[in-house]
Amino acid sequence: MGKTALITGITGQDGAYLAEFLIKKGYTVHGIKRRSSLLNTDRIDHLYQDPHVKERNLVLHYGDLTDSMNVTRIIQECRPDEIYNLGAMSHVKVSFDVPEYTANTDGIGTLRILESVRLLGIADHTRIYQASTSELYGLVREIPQTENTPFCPRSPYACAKLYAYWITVNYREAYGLHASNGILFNHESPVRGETFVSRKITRALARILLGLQDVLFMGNLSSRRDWGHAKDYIKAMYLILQQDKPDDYVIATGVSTDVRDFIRRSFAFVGIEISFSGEKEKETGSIKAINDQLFIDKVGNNHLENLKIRIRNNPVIVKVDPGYYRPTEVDYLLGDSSKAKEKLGWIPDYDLDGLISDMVTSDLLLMKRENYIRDGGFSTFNYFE
Ligand code: NAP
Ligand code: G4F
Repeated sequence: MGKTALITGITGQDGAYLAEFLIKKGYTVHGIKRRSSLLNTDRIDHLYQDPHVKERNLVLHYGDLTDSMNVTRIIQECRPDEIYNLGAMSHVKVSFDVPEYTANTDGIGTLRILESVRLLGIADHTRIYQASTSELYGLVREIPQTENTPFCPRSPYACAKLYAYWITVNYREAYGLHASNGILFNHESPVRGETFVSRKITRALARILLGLQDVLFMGNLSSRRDWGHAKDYIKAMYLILQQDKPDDYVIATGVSTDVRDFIRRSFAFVGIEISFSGEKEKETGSIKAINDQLFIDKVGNNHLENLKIRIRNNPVIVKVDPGYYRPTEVDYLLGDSSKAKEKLGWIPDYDLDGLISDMVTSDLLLMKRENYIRDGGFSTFNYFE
């Protein structure tokens, strides 16, 4: 018999990659999805099985981390060997708009899972992974950040996750639960939510090159992140739960880059050189040069001439909108995952340029599809925050 896992947040970026990974390993995966007025399972539709199929390896349950009885019932029904608690209101800026909801879901939601496992008497059977975050370091006390770096959260999201981190440690120490924190630094992918900075950039790049959008409006271009690929990071989650002893681990690439450089590298991947000038709200990014052959290889021949005409008129493609600034910012994240490398044997396959290549390639395909739809006479829409 294979193992059984329960994933909260299975419809999210990490949940989708993790579900696929565990199913390939022979797990039966249960996932909690929220009821919504539109279908929200796009990221896992390729794994979906008709509920009438016997011995499915993916089972979805309606639920919500803010509903204790629902959480307990689902855990009782599926008696998982492993719980991956990935469900969260995960957008830092939005957490300033919905702080109470964020605390309830991201903080108390974690308590609901730990307490359910304890009360159901399955602590010997069930291991728990808690999705902790580099946002805990906030106003960083040292660079790089390790498992021993003090926390200094800077948002309602980070404060809620701080509670979740410590309640996980507390249940481990007080009741002997096999409960571990993965302190994951930013990780992205082609299925990253559209309003996180990496995906906002790669989507806008594709739209600008194909003539679907003029300008990319950004917030703080100077903040630095340690960006990895979600496909690597979900493997670390799995490894953490395979250890005999529960523990806490930093998962990061060890390379930190600012948002400006993420933009530069993304455009460089398709042969476009971007240069930035001006300061603060007046800063802009403009196209300086195009490597025609690289552009044709990555994007295709069709759009090169239109882009050249466009930049002769106006080369500015990045502007700053202070509306995207946060009341308190996390300026500099850089992780040291030596412990994970040594104890888990975790080493990422992707570097930053590999991540960018994956995301830009995917978004170019997506936007070409939008272009076909538009050329066919149908309307397409952009997403705005
Ligand atoms: P994500 O794409 O935003 O996915 C979040 C998931 O949580 C979605 O499935 C969402 O459901 C679900 N969810 C939201 N509110 C919920 C609630 N009240 N009850 C149950 N489920 C709820 O996030 P992600 O990037 O995959 O991240 C996974 C986890 O790791 C999150 O806890 C995040 O805070 C944490 N984390 C992420 C990163 C990163 O860089 N990606 C780094 C460190 C930690 P819907 O699909 O219905 O919205
Ligand atoms: O992509 P972001 O929104 O991610 P952030 O805030 O670092 O949070 C993500 O990573 C955390 C791990 O450290 C997770 F816990 C969390 O759940 C989430 O996945 O923003 C990255 C940086 C920020 O400094 C932000 O101010 O990019 C800056 N930024 C600049 N312009 C922007 C924008 N961020 C967004 N979302 N949109 C902008 O236009």
